[in-house]
Amino acid sequence: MKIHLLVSSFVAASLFVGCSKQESAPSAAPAPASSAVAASTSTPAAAQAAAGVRVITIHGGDTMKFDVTSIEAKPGEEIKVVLKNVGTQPKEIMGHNWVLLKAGVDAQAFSMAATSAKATDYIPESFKDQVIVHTKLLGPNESEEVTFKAPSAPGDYPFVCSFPAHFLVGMKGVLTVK
Ligand SMILES: [Cu+2]
Repeated sequence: MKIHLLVSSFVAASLFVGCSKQESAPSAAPAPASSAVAASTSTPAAAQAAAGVRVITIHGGDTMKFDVTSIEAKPGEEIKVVLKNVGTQPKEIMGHNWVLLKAGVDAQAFSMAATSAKATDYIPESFKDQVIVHTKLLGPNESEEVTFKAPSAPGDYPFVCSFPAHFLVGMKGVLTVK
């Protein structure tokens, strides 16, 4: 996944810089790991320019928080959310997902129901039709991207990590369509 991101960011960057590509290639090649991280964080703007899809990268880790807690979107805007689990704890005790709920859904009730939905990756069957989009549950160093269209109706759409208790600790946010 990381390689895919790097490749797509490189491709996007190449498109972006056009004929100065040859300058960027040698400097990118010997990059150490830390630069690779920097390169992947530069993906959103580049990818947006290349594909017309806005990329929002959200990190979650052992502190049980998302580093992005509010997202604004235009009605029907195409968005790609990339969730990265940057924690170190095993998935069984500290997994993370990203679940976008319909407007008006009680996110706390959803999260309570999710607690007993381990078999379905903490997406409770009873709330399935209240979910707009979600990632799978990620262990440490895993990432997943989901692409979706923002709802057409303006409003506040809650998002949560539905791993048990993470909502209560504050692993949540809001996507606002306006
Ligand atoms: Cu979580």
